[in-house]
Amino acid sequence: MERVEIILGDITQIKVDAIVNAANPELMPGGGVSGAIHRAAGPSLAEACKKVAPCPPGEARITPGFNLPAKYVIHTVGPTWNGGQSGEARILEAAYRNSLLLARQNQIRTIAFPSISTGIYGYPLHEAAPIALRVFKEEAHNFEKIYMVAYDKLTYQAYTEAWKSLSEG
Ligand code: AR6
Repeated sequence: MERVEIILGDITQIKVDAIVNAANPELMPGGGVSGAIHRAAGPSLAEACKKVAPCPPGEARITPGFNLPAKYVIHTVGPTWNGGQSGEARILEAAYRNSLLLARQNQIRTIAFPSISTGIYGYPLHEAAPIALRVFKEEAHNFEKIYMVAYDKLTYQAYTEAWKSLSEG
């Protein structure tokens, strides 16, 4: 069984040790996947976030999952896309890496990620996918399961194709 799996679905419904939130540096609920996670977790999540904020881009913070099926939420902040010459790739990679590091420090064995930065933050999907998957491939031996949860078909296809290229190359 592959330790890295790309699935189509809603990350708030997934029963894993931790789900990752594509957050803003203030760790405020916001929109996108972050809004959905806060709605599903309940208002205690925003309270817990206040205690661990701020979170600069590329870093990660952990809170309980409250009403979510997941035990923890790892909040990470991806880069805002600004043309690609402002360190975006390095920050995106750090967001994935630091989330997995924090997961290991908390004995998390199963973890699910959304596609960080490719929504409101505007990171091109086809450039983001291989960055995420290379980190997953490197870290896979430290986990039972790492899921990439795509919310739409285009995202699912982009990650599936990038995974195929990585495995062949
Ligand atoms: N499950 C999985 N993925 C989802 C879900 C869901 N329930 N809902 C949306 N997505 P975004 P960003 C996908 O915009 O680009 C927030 O306001 C979505 O389709 O949520 O990192 C924060 O507070 C897309 O593929 O995150 C920040 O201010 C992916 O999640 C800002 O947006 C990420 O899209 C962060 O922007």
